[in-house]
Amino acid sequence: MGSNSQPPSVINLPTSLEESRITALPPAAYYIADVISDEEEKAILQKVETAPKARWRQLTHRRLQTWPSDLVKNTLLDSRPLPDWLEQPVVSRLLSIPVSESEPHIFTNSPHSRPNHVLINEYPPNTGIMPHKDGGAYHPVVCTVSLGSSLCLNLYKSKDDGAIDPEPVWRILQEPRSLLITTADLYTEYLHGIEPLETDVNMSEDTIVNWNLLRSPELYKDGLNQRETRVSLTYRDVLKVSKLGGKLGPMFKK
Ligand SMILES: O=C(O)CCC(=O)C(=O)O
Repeated sequence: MGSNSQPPSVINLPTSLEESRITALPPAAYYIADVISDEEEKAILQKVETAPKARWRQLTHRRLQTWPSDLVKNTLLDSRPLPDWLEQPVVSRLLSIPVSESEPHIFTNSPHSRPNHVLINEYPPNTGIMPHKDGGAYHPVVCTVSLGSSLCLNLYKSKDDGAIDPEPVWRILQEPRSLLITTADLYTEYLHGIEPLETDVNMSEDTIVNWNLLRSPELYKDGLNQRETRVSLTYRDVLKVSKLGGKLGPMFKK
């Protein structure tokens, strides 16, 4: 190892998801700080960045890719498996961690027993995503791997009149190489969003619900996180997959 080299990073998976539970949240959410190594993170980022231009959908401030394809009327038309670089190592690790003795992994009760769809979002600093719910297209388990930079995901509640209370109920800090899993009420009852900020502020063990599970809380001891570009991989199981998927023409096979 050269004098400037960092020691290689390690992955650190719990023997049961229970060890990674964010206990301050309603059942259930889990945070694993080191789900992939530095080298794996770099390799995935390289694949994301070198994907064909047509893969990217440019929104006003953010761009995204969908794999294997977009949904049409909440249905996955392209039933091809995920590409290998999205399967390995993330999916095999997701499926290797037991939830409990009777639940061998987090997708045990989902229709396809595994994620079949990945949304890739890229957030330069000062970019976010409006508070929203993920809706009825997916089994209510969301697995998000963060790459490149840290930021805070906020959870919001609707007020009695149906409007969103703009003050987040909870904040979760997502470090690069981490996995966040949200399920159940956090999927159906609460909204999630990311504020468009250059810097996350006022972070401490009192304001960040997963502070005790962070890899490097010391990096944020001044309460600040200067954002760089963060890429997220959101793994979900789409409930409806078209039987016609295999017979589609090239226009659907972006
Ligand atoms: O990038 C993230 O962590 C959140 C993405 C998200 O909210 C979504 O795709 O619905």
